[in-house]
Amino acid sequence: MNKIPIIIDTDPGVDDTTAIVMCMASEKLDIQGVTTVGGNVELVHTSNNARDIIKLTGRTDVMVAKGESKPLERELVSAAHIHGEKGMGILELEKSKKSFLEEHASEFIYKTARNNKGELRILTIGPLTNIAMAIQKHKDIIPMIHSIVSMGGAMGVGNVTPAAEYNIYADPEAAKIVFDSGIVVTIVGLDVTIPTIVNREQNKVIRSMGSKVSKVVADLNDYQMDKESPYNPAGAIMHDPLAAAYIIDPTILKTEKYYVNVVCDNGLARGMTLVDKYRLSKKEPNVYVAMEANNEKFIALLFGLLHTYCEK
Ligand SMILES: [Ca+2]
Repeated sequence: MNKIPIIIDTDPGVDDTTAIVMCMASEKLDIQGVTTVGGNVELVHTSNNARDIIKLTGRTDVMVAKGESKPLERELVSAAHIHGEKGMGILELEKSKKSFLEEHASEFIYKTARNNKGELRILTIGPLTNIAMAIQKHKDIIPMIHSIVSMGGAMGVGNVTPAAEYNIYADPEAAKIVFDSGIVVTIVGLDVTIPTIVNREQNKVIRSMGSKVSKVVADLNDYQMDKESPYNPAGAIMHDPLAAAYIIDPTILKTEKYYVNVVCDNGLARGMTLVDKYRLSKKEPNVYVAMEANNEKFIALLFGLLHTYCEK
């Protein structure tokens, strides 16, 4: 089986952690590297966390390239109130001493895209700053990227304002560049992620698996569930893990292609993804939008991947 070459662009981040450990465990993926961006917390923390998460999974071959500390044209609006000051809730992971790649994330993305001759997938689970920067600096990157799966956006709801999802809100200009780039983009938004949860019972099963990884995932889920959630109080919401799951098993989501615009002004709707469901704009559809998730399949995949850490 040919493995799928992939870069994970991330801002860990409580739910990023589960997404990353899922990808690291999947036999289907050939992880070319992890790139970090300032987002949920500052870049210094997201980068250290990414390194520590990779160490937790036992992978020594995957390197981290640091990217942008702030959005293309804006100051960083972090989400430390959700993810904790350093991005991992109240958890302290064992520290990795591995060095970072010297090149900037956007250069690493370009180089890796070139090396993989049209096959590279990018999973983005943070603001889209690094990807937009790679596109802006290297116009010839477009045909080199197979596709992008991006946790972000929503159709008419928000989790940072009533209108906007965090990753798009943080850097709307970057999202617009990526959506209009011509690259095949799928957005996995709040409509499908908010109903995708791990509940208390399921989290007990994860904890009982007994590996270091499953303990961290269970702790982070508990951290999420112990906070009062206005979105889905029934469990820990799997925003980033659902996007990761879709890369591993595309049958988990149903998607439809629409023209998606992004509100880039500073008004009430900043960062809103305008999904032209009824094709009113007459514009060519540019983005695949996740419409429905198979939550049972997701949980089965998550459990299966977490089980692989018990066997090590
Ligand atoms: Ca994230």
